[in-house]
Amino acid sequence: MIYNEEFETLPREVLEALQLKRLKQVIQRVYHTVGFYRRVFDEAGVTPDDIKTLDDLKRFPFTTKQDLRDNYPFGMFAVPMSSVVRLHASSGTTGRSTVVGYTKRDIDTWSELMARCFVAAGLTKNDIIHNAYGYGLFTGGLGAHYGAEKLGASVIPISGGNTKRQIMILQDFGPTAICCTPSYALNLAEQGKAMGIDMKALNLRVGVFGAEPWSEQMRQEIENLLNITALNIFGLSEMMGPGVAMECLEGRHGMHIFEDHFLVETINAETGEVLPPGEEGELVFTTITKEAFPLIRYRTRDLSRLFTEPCRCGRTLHRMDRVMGRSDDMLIIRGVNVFPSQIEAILLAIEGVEPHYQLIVERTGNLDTLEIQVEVGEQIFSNADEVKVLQNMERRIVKDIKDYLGVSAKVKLVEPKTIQRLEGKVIRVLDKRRI
Ligand code: DLL
Repeated sequence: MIYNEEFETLPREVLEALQLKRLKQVIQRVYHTVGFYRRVFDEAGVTPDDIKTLDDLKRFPFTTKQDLRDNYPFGMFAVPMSSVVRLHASSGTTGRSTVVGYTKRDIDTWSELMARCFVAAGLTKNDIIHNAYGYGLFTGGLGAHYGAEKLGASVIPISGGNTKRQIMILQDFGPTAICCTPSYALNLAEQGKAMGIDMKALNLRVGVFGAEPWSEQMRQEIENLLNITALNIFGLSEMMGPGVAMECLEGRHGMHIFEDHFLVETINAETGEVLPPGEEGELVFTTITKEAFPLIRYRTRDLSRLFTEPCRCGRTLHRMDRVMGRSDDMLIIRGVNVFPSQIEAILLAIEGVEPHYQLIVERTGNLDTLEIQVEVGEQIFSNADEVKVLQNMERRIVKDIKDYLGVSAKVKLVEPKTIQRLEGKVIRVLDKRRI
């Protein structure tokens, strides 16, 4: 089944002509409305008139997350705030998070793309969708919600957390589809089982899982435990949110990228060189229809590769492989994106904490856990109230991390020089998760 038969099955040459027309428009628009683009295009010696073919995009500079940070919060917007109807943001300390804006039309486009994803998963208006992506500044909840409504399905806006209640609703409301992170799906399955519930006997037929990396093995495990078909959905706030690419029920090999709205390239993360399809590299996206927050050649840091072979489903849209890793140090902990530098900034704002820390990420059961070991200054250990001071410090770190980043962490304060060093350097991240 295909939601937008016309646009999802365009002959390649027609699609490319449409992409070129849209690309020319967006490049013109950002050049004239966003100071940042005018400056970087001028510096690179390119003008909007240089776009004669799709290939000419290569001559334009990349946009990075740092550029977004430098223009925090609204500096990259291409429309006045009076045209912005929604804001979302990735987690982060002030000044570091990525803020994205949408016009009314952007929300309509996003809803359509999410509706396309649901239809690719075999859903119709007769389905009931249990939406356990978090609602709020995170794009997952509202993105999936609007798509489900656009399709005409019945959506249960359960959001994240409160697992026992979720299980009760899964039993009582009988949803036929579920959306959440793959690790949360496993967690629901196991908790339900522990409560003595036959999770295979629920009404669920399909799951639309994304927002964090997962493997084929995890897919099989989820499918077995919940007796459903598990499909992969990809997206990122900067592009819009969920719904940039989606697996189809027929192919189940790679996610179709909605190329009538996004151009995709893969590049060598070291040199920036554009790679041919099939080769693993960093995904770079350009939005060609977004109004409020267009992005040109945005470096996602996600590593994947592109498939150009036709798909059984009839869509002519190229596909991307599951995300194989990152070309930076971003961690995704319980669906929340976290950079070690953000944790460092929080730690260093606390008196007595040394700039030596280690993040230990594990998956216990099906939930990610984060432990932060932090060295504290010598003077604390000579303080008469040592225990009290340490306890307060620990509490403050846990609270600040939760408040700023939205993740729960366990904090262990340790004496100076106890964290293992490799050639003098503290190993910042130990990611012990086997996904
Ligand atoms: O995670 C949007 C989303 C919500 C996608 C719900 C899918 C479902 P951000 O919080 O900005 O947006 O995080 C984006 O998450 O750059 C990837 O590193 C990672 N990611 C998203 N989907 C997948 C996936 C949302 N299917 C970042 N597989 C991206 C692996 C994923 N990683």
